[in-house]
Amino acid sequence: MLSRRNFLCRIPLVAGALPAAQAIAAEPHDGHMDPAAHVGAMGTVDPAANGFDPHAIVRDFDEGVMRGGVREWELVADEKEIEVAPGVKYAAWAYNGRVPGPTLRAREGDRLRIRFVNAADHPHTIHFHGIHTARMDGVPGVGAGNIEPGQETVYEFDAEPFGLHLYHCHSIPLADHIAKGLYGAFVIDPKQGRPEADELIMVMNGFDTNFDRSNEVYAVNTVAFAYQQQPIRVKRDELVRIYLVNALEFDLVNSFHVHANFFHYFPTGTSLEPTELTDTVIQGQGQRGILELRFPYEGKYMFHAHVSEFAELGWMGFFEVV
Ligand SMILES: [Cu+2]
Repeated sequence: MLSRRNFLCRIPLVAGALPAAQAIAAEPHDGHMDPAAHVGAMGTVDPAANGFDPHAIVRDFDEGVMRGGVREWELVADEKEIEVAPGVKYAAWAYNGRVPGPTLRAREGDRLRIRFVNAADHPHTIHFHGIHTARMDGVPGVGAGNIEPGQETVYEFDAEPFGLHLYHCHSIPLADHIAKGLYGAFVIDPKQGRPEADELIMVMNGFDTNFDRSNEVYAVNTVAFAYQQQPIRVKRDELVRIYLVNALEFDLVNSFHVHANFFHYFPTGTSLEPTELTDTVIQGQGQRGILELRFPYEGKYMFHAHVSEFAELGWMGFFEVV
């Protein structure tokens, strides 16, 4: 069987063209790839067909609804076919119809209540990173455990510690339940807040389109090359804060690199003091951190995985500084 890596060697990458992602558009269910049939399938992904838009997701923080002093959300897991690169359809599992799921945002110390409904055909859970009781940990066999199709539960706990966390399904096989799309970012703001900034959420992910347990498509916020085709606009000299989460499965590391600019890095966002001024950060699976920077010059600046193979397969974008 053709692997992603030896497949790549056979594709002549043309400078300036959208590279190999669309060439790897294996039919999701046929179990083999016919590269020649897919090369040249240029185009864009239609956000309306997907029901979500990476350009909206990037600034979309969901603070839930306050009821009786408790911050509440409802998350529904379901099956959904999404387009992850031009012409590449993927049979995803999604929270609230989008991949990544909604970016949940609370303040340190808030009481949180998440009603979880499983509308899909497999058991699922929501496992939150953070500090809480075992019963609320969203893993099979503990507390509510697996939530069966058609069933629901409520997770309730306090928002701690402040920082950048994530949530994801923890049913088994675990890698598959995560890789199919059941994950999202979970932001807990410190009590005193953070300085005002233009805030962006970037969930690094990938898609195993031929079920060989390696990814053919890589992205930030799901759609390959979305921010290359349409850059993220930011203002010169304005503080930009990026909430960066690595939700990638099957690859051990991911990374973020920005060109011609440096950022302060706050690992897991759990301290208000940065640990580093850099232009590149590496994250393992489930790792996350907050980046803060100001762009001193106008223009277009590339950002991408410094794992170059990922960049060529979709994890590539631009900031447009105006
Ligand atoms: Cu699941």
